[in-house]
Amino acid sequence: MVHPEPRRLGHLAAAAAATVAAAAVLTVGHLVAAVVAPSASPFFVLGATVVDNTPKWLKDSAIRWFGANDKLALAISMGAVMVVAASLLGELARRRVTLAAGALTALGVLVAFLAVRRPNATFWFAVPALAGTLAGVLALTVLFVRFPASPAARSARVARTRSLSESPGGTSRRGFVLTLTGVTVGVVAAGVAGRYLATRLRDIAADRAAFVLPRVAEPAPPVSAGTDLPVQGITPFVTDADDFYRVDTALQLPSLTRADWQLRIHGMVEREIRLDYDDLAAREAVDSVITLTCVSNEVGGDLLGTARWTGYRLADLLAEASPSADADMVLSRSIDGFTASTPLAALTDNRDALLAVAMNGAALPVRHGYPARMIVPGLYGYVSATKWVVDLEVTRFDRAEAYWTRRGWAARAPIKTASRIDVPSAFATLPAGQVVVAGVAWAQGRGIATVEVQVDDGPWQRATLAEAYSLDTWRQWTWHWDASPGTHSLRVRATDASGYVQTAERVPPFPDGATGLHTRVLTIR
Ligand SMILES: Nc1nc2c(c(=O)[nH]1)N[C@H]1C(S)=C(S)[C@@H](COP(=O)(O)O)O[C@H]1N2
Ligand SMILES: [Mo]
Repeated sequence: MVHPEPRRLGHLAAAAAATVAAAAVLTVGHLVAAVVAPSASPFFVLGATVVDNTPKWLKDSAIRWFGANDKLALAISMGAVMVVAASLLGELARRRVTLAAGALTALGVLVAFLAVRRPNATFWFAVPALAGTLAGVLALTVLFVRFPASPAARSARVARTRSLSESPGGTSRRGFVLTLTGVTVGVVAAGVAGRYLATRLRDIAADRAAFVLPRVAEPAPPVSAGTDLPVQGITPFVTDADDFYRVDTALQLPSLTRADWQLRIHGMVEREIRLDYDDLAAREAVDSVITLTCVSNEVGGDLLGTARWTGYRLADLLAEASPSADADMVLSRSIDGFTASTPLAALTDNRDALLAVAMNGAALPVRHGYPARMIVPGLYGYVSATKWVVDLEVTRFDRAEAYWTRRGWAARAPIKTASRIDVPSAFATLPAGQVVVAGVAWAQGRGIATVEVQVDDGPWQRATLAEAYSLDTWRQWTWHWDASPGTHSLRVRATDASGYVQTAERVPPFPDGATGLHTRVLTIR
């Protein structure tokens, strides 16, 4: 009796089948991740790994070539790599299904390994990739096993081939197309279900809406009318969350629910601790009005703002872990891999260094770090204000480097004393006579002692300071100018409470903050 020759899959069919099997790893992994740990999705793990390991020159040219579409370009090139790799897998499977299954398993295990190495990963992070791999190997087996290729493989499988060839569909082209279609539908369905579940289970808007402001035993003092002057056009003392500057490296805002959030404190500590959101609720909340400043703020720039931050003292949380005496730095890490190096002393002295959960009385906006971020008075944001923070490693400056330090910025960066003119606006034309000049000055941690204004090359004249709120906030100032017709330039300089007079020397923000005096040119008629 002659059995029909089992057919070998064509190259194209093999590539298609292997691509579907590889896609199964991703979509089934994504589905499982939606339930287990959203950031352990193989899609996210692979994307983040590629982004983290892309050399700076390539990143820069990608941004130059594709602009805002750089993420799409990333997805397309990763898709192309996957199709090529899957085609190779298909060729392997045409010869030996078991070898191809082994190769796919190895890739899946690699993704699982990358997943558990993501920031704040637990061993659960391996589960989505492993579950996906199981599905991928199953798909590969179903699609290839009835098409043994080499004569050796054929004779080894003769019994199985016989029974398969007798089953409906068997080795026929129609049978293969049917199977491939069925598996593809399954793979796509897993992807769709994963997406649906991921958004259903991690609805950040709903999560934020359900946020309840922790009760604060001793609220920060209210902002008095003497601190927040009623001058037309002056910068309000407290910045609206909607107007607050935003600076970060996030291509896509992390979506981290309170239930998914955890903070791990480890490194040079006596006890490693992990806190989840409910653990925070059991602790004493504080609030504090603090002016946050970006190191990239140019002279006269607006990359700073003041808010009432509610949260938990980092000093208390760190004390629970008990840092070792020779540690001098905390490397904080966000869910998306950004890191900042903060002197341990700044987190444990008596300033209000916070793990903040709320801004101006409401949950942090997602772009400002929901569900938790750091706020440290006196230090530029890039060395202290980690948003979406999930990990604090107690370490030393001579052992670890943060994101921007690796790119040449200073490892330590206290905020420099500075001042800005907000009124009148730049290049305004005004009638001669009384002109109100006003602005803000800041020297977090030291406090502003005086602000002076200079018209053209005239003498420095003292402005009137609004009431100081605290050392950690900016301070409004006003000055009354009897303006004469002509084009004039106004300059401002602050002196902080340490006696330091703001320098006129112009330096750019790189590597540790700009200096120079803000000047405004005005026309008086
Ligand atoms: N996760 C994360 N946190 C971050 C950054 C970032 O790129 N990623 N940038 C820092 C910088 S440079 C600044 S100035 C502040 C800005 O905080 P804001 O966007 O809430 O104003 O966030 C800091 N925290
Ligand atoms: Mo910044």
